[in-house]
Amino acid sequence: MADPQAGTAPAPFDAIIIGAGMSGLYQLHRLRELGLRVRVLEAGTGVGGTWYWNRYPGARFDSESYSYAYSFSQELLDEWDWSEHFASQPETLRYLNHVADKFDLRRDIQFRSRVAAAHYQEATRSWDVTLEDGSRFSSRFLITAVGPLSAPTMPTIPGVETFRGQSCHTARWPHEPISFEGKRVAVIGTGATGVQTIQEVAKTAGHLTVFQRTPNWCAPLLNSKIGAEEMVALRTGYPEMFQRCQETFACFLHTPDPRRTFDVSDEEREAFWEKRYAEPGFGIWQGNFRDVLTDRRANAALSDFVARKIRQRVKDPKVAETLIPKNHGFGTRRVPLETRYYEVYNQDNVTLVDLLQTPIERITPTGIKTSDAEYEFDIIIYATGFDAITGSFDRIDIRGVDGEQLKERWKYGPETYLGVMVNGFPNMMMLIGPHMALGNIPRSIEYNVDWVANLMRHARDHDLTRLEATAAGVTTWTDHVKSLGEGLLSNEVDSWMTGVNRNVAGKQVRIVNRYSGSAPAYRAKCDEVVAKGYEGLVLA
Ligand code: NA7
Repeated sequence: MADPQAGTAPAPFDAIIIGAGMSGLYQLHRLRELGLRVRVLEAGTGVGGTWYWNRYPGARFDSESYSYAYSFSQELLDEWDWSEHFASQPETLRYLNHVADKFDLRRDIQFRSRVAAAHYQEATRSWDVTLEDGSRFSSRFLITAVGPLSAPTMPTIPGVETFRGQSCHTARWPHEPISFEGKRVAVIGTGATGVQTIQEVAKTAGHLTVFQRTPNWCAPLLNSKIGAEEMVALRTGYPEMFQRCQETFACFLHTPDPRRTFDVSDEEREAFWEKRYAEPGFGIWQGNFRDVLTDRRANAALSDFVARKIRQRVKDPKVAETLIPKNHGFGTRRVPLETRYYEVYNQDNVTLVDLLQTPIERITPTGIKTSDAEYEFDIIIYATGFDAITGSFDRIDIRGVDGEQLKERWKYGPETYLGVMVNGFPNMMMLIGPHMALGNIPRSIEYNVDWVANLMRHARDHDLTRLEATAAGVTTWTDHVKSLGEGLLSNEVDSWMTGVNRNVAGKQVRIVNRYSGSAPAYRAKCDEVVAKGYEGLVLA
């Protein structure tokens, strides 16, 4: 029977935000400006999300530091100096702590609070949120700021728990540094994280053994320090720089060249790629000819160019071949940016094990056993990635109207409206959830958070207590996102970007979980929804 009080009983909080990473912190700030009662529930002991958890050696930005930073506060922009073009994790974490202090955010953040469940209550039009320790909260709105890459996955290799040495997943790195001096170290995994870890650990390890399953196409980061004068110049250019990020395809400083690969002569093409390869950052991936990620012949030519670079840099031809991907072309998976990564394999203290030839059979108490050898280690590092995009949602028991479980709804892939809402889950808003434009993530975060804050303001001003996406809106948006993915070579490859994680049951099949249109097009669509009075939402 319908509750006659439906929607009228005030919930203790106006909004609960799950997560105090970059999106949660900014959302808290914006909602407090609206005068709302907000509580952030954060599993860690500090702020920073990705930059709190990923303390592994060598962790750093692959986006230019200043293009990654928040842009919403002039004061913050004026007072913060970046020391490197691609800042390291400790610096980024310091920055986010500075933000939390500056805007006095901590008083509304509850740490050591991992959310286990969130159930929608129709009678009160609110969410009941339960922590792992059993404590409960109630809130009108639930905002997930859980991060697209925050649910780490350990490999499902037998014997993992039997290893007697030190072992750690990169996203669960201890707060105290680990010394590799003279140690026998293993790294499993060669994604963006593995690459950053390997090139750092190789500097001091007694011996480093890298266990590679699928090689990835890496490109030079070419990081450098930012001097005082350069910082002044960068700061002067902030307005144009942020404006540029608003205009590029994926909010990076780099954006596709309007020409197609074979529009230019062989010499011109080679010179263009040489230039991109010699430039810092994602230029070779995000600023390449516009067809390299859609046209097979163009992609093959680019892959051939990068393969030649790898062969030049790695002395042992056999090792070089092992490092060259054969099952996917350049840029169709996330391109790890590296600093002398390939040269690591020229060092005497580094060995590469090709798991495609000799798979791991088990982790033993003393090391790792492959099909043809047994290795002994002091330390095993698992750089084995994340249950991406939907994984952090799956780990919370989220239930909407009539107890429908979000995980069950998304069993065959996410369904969303604008990547922000889901029908049947009223008053729940997602930040950087599935079907969102990722790219240079903080740029997307700021838009996403502002959009949600404006919706909250609208709800407050019009006494709205129930906001829900329509089923038709969700179907249309989900179909649109799927159609944008058609023809993209990256959607033909297993990776976290296509939702495949062989360590997670039920995640072996590729899905479309990302919005792959341009960021400006995404924002235009969301702006249009607002202009049409929140078209696709039922506001009550
Ligand atoms: P990724 O890119 O998903 O990489 C995980 C790596 O771990 C990848 O090389 C995997 O090989 C490897 N892996 C996973 N499970 C196993 C097992 N069981 N055996 C051997 N190797 C395994 O995660 P990252 O953390 O590097 O990066 C994720 C994103 O975070 C990154 O793109 C940035 O945007 C930030 P596979 O390719 O599956 O064969």
